[in-house]
Amino acid sequence: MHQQSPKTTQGGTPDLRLFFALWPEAGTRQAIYKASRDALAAADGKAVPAENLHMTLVFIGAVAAEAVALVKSIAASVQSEAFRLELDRYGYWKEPQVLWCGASRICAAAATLAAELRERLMDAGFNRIDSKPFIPHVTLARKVHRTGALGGFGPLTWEAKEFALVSSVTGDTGSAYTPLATYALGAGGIVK
Ligand code: 3AM
Repeated sequence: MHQQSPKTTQGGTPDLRLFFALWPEAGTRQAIYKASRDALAAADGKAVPAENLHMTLVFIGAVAAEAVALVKSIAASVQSEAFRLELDRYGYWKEPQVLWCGASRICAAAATLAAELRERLMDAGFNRIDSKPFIPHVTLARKVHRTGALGGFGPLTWEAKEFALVSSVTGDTGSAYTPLATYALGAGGIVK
């Protein structure tokens, strides 16, 4: 068991709140942000800052500082091809109050990558991993109670060539995300 409560124990190192994500390159990130401008303007809620846009693969939760090396070695052991995501739709989840964009077409490579990471983490004893099914999405805004009419998104192509282990720190003004390590996808080029 590698997880503890996310508190600082006296004299100890605080746990980290971690997740794996596809982290877009600057160009893709800006393109997602620009493409969502009208939908963000028509919705209420709080837009996710461009620098925070990402696609979560697996939310791990609190990890003891001394277990981070194990998480990194698990990430490094996963083999996946690079792949192409076609972001072409909006979605809105009423319960978490989230407006997002994603792909209408299932991307098997992304789903396999998420499943492999999850499985290896579980095998290593990280057993409090978020169990929600993987729905590839990029959260665009939170605390959204109403959206405008949501047509198609983009479409916009995201060539995913790497994934990242990201640390999340929740502050008064939102979450700050710091990629701790990135892992290249695919030696054989992009797969669709
Ligand atoms: O990638 P999205 O925006 O869908 O909501 C958090 C964000 O999701 C989610 O993990 C992503 C990176 O922070 N998240 C935060 N806490 C979570 C938890 N306890 C969580 N997902 C599942 N369980």
